[in-house]
Amino acid sequence: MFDAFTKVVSQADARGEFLATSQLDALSSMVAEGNKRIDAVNRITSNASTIVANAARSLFAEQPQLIAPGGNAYTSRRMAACLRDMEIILRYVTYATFAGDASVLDDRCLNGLRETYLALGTPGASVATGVQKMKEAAIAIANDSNGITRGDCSSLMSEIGGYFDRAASAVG
Ligand code: PEB
Repeated sequence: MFDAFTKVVSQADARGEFLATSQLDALSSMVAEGNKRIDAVNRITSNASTIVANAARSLFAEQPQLIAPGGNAYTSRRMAACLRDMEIILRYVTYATFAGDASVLDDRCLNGLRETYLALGTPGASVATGVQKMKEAAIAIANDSNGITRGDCSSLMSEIGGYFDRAASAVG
């Protein structure tokens, strides 16, 4: 598991090189903009259950066969497993956002997840749709400029969107 700093150190060390100025500049700007990152993580974290519930509701409205008898989220046990999976994925996205690096998401959540869903008979494409819905909701919440100092959060938002896309394409 890396964060943005240890990732750069590990890559430089693998080549036996000192840190490059461009790397120092990138990390320096990450620190300078750090409050945006922490605020975004805090907002997504404190709205996690809303994000999960709304994404799931919207997924089931679009794909009602999932909750019909015989569906992959039919019975409260499977429904609970589904909501839990979405929450796990969202939680790892918040970790990756905080760390500024996708490796925690890759190593501890996405690695082998496609195979797990295949073995379970859970439709990965539907999980991917649910993740995309969480992405929209999470970014709408994190990027809401009401009540905070306004600033440009576009690169942070596209970074966060990238973590959701990574999760969706790992299973979809
Ligand atoms: C991954 N999900 C399920 C299982 C596992 C995961 C390992 C099997 C064990 C169990 O049921 O608990 N666990 C989960 C995860 C990590 C982990 C992400 C990462 C660290 O450790 N069903 C649907 C939707 C979708 C869904 C499309 C969006 O119809 C999910 C939610 N996952 C789902 C369901 C099950 C499951 C298990 C329904 C139960 C499957 C079953 O037992 O039939």
